[in-house]
Amino acid sequence: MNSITPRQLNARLQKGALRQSRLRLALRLRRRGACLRRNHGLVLETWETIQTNPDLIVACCVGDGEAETGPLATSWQFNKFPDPINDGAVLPILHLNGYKIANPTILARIEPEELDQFLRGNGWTPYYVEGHEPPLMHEAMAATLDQAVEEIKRIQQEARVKGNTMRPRWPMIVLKSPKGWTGPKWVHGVQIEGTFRAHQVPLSDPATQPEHLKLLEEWLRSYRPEELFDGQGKLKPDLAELPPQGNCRMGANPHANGGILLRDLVMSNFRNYAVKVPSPGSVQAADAHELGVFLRDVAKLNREQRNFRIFGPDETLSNRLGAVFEVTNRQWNARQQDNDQFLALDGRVMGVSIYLRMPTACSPFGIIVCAAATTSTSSSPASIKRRSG
Ligand SMILES: Cc1ncc(C[n+]2csc(CCOP(=O)(O)OP(=O)(O)O)c2C)c(N)n1
Repeated sequence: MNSITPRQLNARLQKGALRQSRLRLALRLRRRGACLRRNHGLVLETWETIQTNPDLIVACCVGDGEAETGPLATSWQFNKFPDPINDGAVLPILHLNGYKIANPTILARIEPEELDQFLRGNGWTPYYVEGHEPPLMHEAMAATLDQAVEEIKRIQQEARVKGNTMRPRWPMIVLKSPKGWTGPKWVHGVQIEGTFRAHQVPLSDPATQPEHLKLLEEWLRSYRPEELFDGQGKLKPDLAELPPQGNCRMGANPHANGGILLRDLVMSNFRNYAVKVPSPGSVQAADAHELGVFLRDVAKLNREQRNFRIFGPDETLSNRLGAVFEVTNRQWNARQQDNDQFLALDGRVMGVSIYLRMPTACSPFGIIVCAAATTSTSSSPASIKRRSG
């Protein structure tokens, strides 16, 4: 691992003209022990990653266009669930570059005060990084990341050492930079950088239009390749050592790779849960109820290794899986009232509907682990009586 300080790293990045902000961000986060994701569905991926990884911080870049989609728009609410003792943390970075493909974004065109109120109203503490000059922006982003990570660690300390588990106002970052930043600024007298025109292909036809070719060359030369590569076109060694190595590479990070960290579930033998029906109509039972008993035992068997969860759109009880609440609860970190039931910070059931608001007409249960099964079973005839015991 690199032993230079974050500010030294930043200075070297400036010098080396590595201007890709995501690379810089990845480096920055790597130094802070975090992993970086560009996410469609803040809750689903990042939240699953931090669960039961108390030391993990996942930075999640959210486009302001993407933030208008249904799943993402509801995902801001996910901070009502994590357990600051046993779970890690997600650091959302809202990239407010102002445009989608051909339109402004809503979050960039409401008043800054409204955006701030929106984010705070969703339970976050926003930190702002705003500007267009790369060196200043990188410095500001570096300092803000430090601040956010320190804040996350402070919250975790409060919970883990002092036992204060009151729902924290987790930090998040709003990164306001021009769309198409450092790309071609103007083409044929039309502004590109900082407008929606920077989306996708800013120079349409360099093969046949000499002016486009010239602009393309200027653009690529603006990254000063002579400072990045040696005479053979190879990345200079001092720069090559900056990107993350091994498991810290974005695509190789074990937390970002489904297969590597998987642990087998300890399973009950499902045959033991069969309902004996000696003759037609002689017993009454409900298939979903039997499934609940089975899931209860799976939850119990995996309690120590904490790798089993049940996700559903608040249908665990209504779909008759209630037996699971004999051994666990619904995870919940918002306010509780006297008449609530089965809510706990370290619950293993996610009874949420916040990521069911899909913008398409596909099955609302398509991304839910358990509800698809429970929903279909609950509609089957309840003609079999529950086995005793
Ligand atoms: C659900 C969905 N809606 C719309 C699109 C079409 N689309 C692709 S990219 C894009 C703009 C995304 O804007 P933003 O998230 O701000 O990304 P950035 O500006 O960083 O490119 C849109 C609308 C899509 N791919 N998926």
